[in-house]
Amino acid sequence: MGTPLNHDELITAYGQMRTIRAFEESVNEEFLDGNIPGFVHLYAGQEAIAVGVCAHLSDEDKIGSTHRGHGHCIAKGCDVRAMMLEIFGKKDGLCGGKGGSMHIADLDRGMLGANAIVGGAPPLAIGAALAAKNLGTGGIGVAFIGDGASNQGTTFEALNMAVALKLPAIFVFENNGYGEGTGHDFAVGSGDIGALAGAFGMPVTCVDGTDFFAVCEAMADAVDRARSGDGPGAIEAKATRFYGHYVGDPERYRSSIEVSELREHHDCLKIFRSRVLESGLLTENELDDQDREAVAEVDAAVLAAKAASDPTSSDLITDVYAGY
Ligand SMILES: Cc1ncc(C[n+]2csc(CCOP(=O)(O)OP(=O)(O)O)c2C)c(N)n1
Ligand SMILES: [Mg+2]
Repeated sequence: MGTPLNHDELITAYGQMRTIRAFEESVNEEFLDGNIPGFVHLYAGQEAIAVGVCAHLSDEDKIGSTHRGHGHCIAKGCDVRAMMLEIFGKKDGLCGGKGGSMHIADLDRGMLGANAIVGGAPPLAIGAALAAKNLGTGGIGVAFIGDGASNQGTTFEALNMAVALKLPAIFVFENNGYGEGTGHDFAVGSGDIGALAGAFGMPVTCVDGTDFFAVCEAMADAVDRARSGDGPGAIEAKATRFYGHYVGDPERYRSSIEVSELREHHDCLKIFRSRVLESGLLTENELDDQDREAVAEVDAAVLAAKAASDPTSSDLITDVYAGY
């Protein structure tokens, strides 16, 4: 098992994946209890993709996310407590409580925003990549794109422009098998998202998205290429979500057996755990500590969110126009 990460980086990666899982489990419970306004889409099951990709990025690098963005935010270094406050719609949330789950952004961390527009991330990411290229910052732009979003015109345009302008951009296709309740095998005409990206003229690597190490290695190659001026690349990572499309989804399009199979045999946390234990890279105690810390951090974030103040009516008229 090759990994470009050292011991501490591996612990951080597991801790982040574990934090995402704990975060999503708590958001699910709190939403079902009626404590969260709006709408939430959970990322549990896909953690190895966000963390394997973002392990290679700094604050200077930018990511564009999706409506299922909590995992991307945590992997990119957003503050978990401020995220939870945001999802609860509180004044001290990461975006003043005005964005909620689907619009969390943190420009200081290079997180351009979760995005309710399916196919919204690719144009943003290539904009960031073009800026980085022109300004010579050495940064890159990364777009997270669902299998459903792979069919959007915005995605095609961004793929083409990235190749035509040789941009330091990386397109991460998260193929979780469904766009809402429609199977990817029905909705993606060719059935092959990787080949589709490749047809635009960039190298593509297809990986098992439940395998952190496979994602991490594919991203290392794509980042090397992008940073050395060789242009864009794409990754198709397959990993299916554990929860429904949104919290409350009756999931009539799949059986409960599919979900229990996923949780039993395709859980990226279990897979990571057994791989690092087998190879002696980390110990059981080190992993257990991360489990405990992740749950404690998320529990504290939920308590803080419940105790936090709502925005006031005067907050309604701030952040309406951009200031330059
Ligand atoms: C432009 C646009 N069209 C349609 C929708 C409605 N919509 C929200 S999520 C979704 C499915 C997206 O599927 P996919 O890209 O595979 O992401 P996943 O939900 O599987 O993470 C759709 C069609 C939208 N938000 N934006
Ligand atoms: Mg999907």
